[in-house]
Amino acid sequence: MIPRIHVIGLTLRFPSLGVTVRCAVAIAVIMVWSSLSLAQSPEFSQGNDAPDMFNPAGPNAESIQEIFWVVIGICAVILGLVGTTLIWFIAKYRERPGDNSEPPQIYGSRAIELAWTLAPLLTVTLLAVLVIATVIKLRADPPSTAAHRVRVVGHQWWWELNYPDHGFTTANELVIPVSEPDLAKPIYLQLESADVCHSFWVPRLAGKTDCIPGRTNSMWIQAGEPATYFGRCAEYCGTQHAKMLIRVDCVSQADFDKWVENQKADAVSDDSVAAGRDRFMEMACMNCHAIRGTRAAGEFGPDLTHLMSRKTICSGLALNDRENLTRWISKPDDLKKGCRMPDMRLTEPDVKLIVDYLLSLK
Ligand code: HEC
Ligand SMILES: [Cu+2]
Repeated sequence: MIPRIHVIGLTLRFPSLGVTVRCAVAIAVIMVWSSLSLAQSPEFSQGNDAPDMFNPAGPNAESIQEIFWVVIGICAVILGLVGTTLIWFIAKYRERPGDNSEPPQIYGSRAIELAWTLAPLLTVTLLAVLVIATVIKLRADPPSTAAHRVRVVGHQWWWELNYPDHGFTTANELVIPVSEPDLAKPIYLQLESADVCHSFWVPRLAGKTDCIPGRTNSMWIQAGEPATYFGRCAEYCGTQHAKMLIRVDCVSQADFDKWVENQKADAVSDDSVAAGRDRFMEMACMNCHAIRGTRAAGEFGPDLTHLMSRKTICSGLALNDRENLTRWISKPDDLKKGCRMPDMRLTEPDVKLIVDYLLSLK
């Protein structure tokens, strides 16, 4: 049983234990508490490992990693110098019994004034030059003709991914081809928002870039190793901000081409699930979701044309299987409280028919 806690400013009171903790201790308790409760939540065990920030897999992330260690190194040297001098001086010039003499009073020493003006100035200038050089390098276009474009639109709380060169739209799982040693295949991302500010962040591939309403930002990513790279929204965007995950699936060129061909096709029309399709089209589902090749052309929610080509639903929250689709459609709030998809109060048979239909959208 987890005991009740009263939080009063930075003081925590555990009434059942009769214990009160303050400030720093309280902050530590809150941090451990929240990480434990996150770890316990079943939704966070769906392969969404915390994004790894110290294991870059693309040129942008590598530049960021390099500058990170350079800055940490410079700061560590400063910390070491200041810290040891401080401790040394405290020990050497501490008050000794019987010694009431005043230490030497130094005014207007040019050498000291110059030293403590120039040393920080040079340090800050050095850091600024290094950081600005990295920013310029990150902004420069990658040297390649084999580039792909993807328009990324942040929504509360999912990602719309539009491949303009191929004319299709998908959601939450960005599929990209792997770069080869002699042929870089960068992906240009055009970042937009449909509502509030979001931020696109896949730490193993690149830094954060904001998605701002009414503005288009851009960045590029590139991965040299076929793998799934996890990311998340890095700008607080409302209640379910923490459940706005990104997956970048980097696959071989052949798999990518196959995937593109499948995405370009209209949705399969399978008559064995016609009853479910009819229910979908009769209800508000079609006003919010698009299924190419049918009347459904809504743009408010994720495109479902090839729903089953995605491994997860609701931006990485749950595995894309019958059980979770049933749970989601029956009561969206159960999976993602406050989400923008309404509870349609469907009957159980209707849910089953619709899920059968959704499962056919390969
Ligand atoms: C008011 C608009 C709206 C209506 C009506 C609506 N949805 Fe949704 N739907 C959404 C939004 C928004 C999301 C994204 C939720 C999220 O991840 O935060 C979503 C997500 C989904 C997903 C998960 C897609 C993915 O790739 O993550 C499925 C499946 C789905 N809806 C099916 C349905 C069905 C079936 C109906 C009708 C019974 C329906 N929706 C009605 C807005 C709507
Ligand atoms: Cu967001």
